[in-house]
Amino acid sequence: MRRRDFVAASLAVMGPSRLHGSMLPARPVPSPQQLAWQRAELALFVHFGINTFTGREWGEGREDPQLFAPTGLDARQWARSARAAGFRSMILTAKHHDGFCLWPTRYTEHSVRSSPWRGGRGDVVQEFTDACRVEGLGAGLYLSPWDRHEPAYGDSERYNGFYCDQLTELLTQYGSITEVWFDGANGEGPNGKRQVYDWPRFQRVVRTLQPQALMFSDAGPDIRWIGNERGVAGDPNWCPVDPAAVPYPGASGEDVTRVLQHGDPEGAVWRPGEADVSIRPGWFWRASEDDQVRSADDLVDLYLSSVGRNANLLLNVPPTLAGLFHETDVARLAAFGARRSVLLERDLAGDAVARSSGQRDRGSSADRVLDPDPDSYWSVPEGLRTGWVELGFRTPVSFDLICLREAIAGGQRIAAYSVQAWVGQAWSVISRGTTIGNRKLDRCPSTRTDRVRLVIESALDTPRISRLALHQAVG
Ligand code: FUL
Repeated sequence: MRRRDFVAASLAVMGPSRLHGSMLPARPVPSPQQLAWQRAELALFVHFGINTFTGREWGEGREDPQLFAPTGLDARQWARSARAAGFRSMILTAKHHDGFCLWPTRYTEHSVRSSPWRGGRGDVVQEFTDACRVEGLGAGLYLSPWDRHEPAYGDSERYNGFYCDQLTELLTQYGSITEVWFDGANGEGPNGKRQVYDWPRFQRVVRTLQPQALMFSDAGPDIRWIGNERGVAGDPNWCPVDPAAVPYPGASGEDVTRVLQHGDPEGAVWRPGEADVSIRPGWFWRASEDDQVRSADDLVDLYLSSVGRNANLLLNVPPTLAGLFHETDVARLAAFGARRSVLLERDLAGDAVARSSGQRDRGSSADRVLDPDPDSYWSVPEGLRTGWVELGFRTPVSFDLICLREAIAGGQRIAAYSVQAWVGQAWSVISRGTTIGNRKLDRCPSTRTDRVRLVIESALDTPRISRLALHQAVG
């Protein structure tokens, strides 16, 4: 029975006052890996491959490996830029749709081994994973299921074996891999090859070889696509989903997009969203787009529409022909990092005095919303679904950005809230929202006040708020 039906049936039998949380089916919570991943918030996508040298977005699979000749590839430069800007992991396209492999795989000649780069003895995946480790970043890999080069593609059994062999190489030769990115894209068209992917088998390979790795795809199982490539999460955005709603990666339709964007408050599995978007118009580098790199302001907007809506941001920065991030991209990343620090590091609520409508116990008092520890939280008394927490200031504060966080280790619970400021002689609503999740960032009209309160208006379980911070955008 779906939770909605269970709740309705229970209410009919018992009446609302007798319905206790403990009688409901357990709501999903994140695994320790998902929780750590959500708290990391930011990852860099690195699209690099034969397309970098042909100027195409989707190669055909017939490209000559001799074209792959980066003159100064330095994965450390990628990793340093990522880390300096506050990113916590990187994901490399080990193989894109054209089938050209950035590591010397044993299963096809179509790889760096047949290129002039490093005399045919190079391995981009090795240099990439080494660089991630040196800079303390997680290392993730993208292995395109759609392969336009491999002759076995379309002979389903044979290709699935080939794909699992490649996956096995990537998961056994390069140490710990934090995220495996399964792309659902396929451009074969109605008369193209028909490949039936064995997703359960692919997932088993990952779970067996690297049980700690998280798998991304439209259909999870651990991380879901957010439903667009614009870096915009849905609002509301729930982490739970109904796994049957997106049956396989690449499934399409309005219902699928809605679930990817918004999740499902009744969903049985925890599957947080990841918003992938490029810093340039294309996924691969092209000289013609050097003057179309997103500005720091634009990147902050992306941050607000993804991380600020309970999703992670996966920002693509494609290396050039040289094998380096372009200087403009490096500068924009740095400016984005600096802008975020200025905006978010100064919490104007830090020395407020907090009080609330009630607390569960001494360990969950109102002042817990003031400290940055995501595991310390204010909780209303167990069983209640509404409540408020208020901050009072000795001298008035001015702010225009509100940061809210739920203690999501216990699941995602809040379904409606408002933030209010004491202005003149009354409370005035300055922001109203639905879900909060790992982080919610609300811009609000510039407000000066000595009292602010968060009012939880509806929740699916006892609300637990780990943070209420106030910020002032600069310049
Ligand atoms: C899509 C692909 O077709 C694009 O080329 C890119 O890799 C993007 C991240 O995913 O599905």
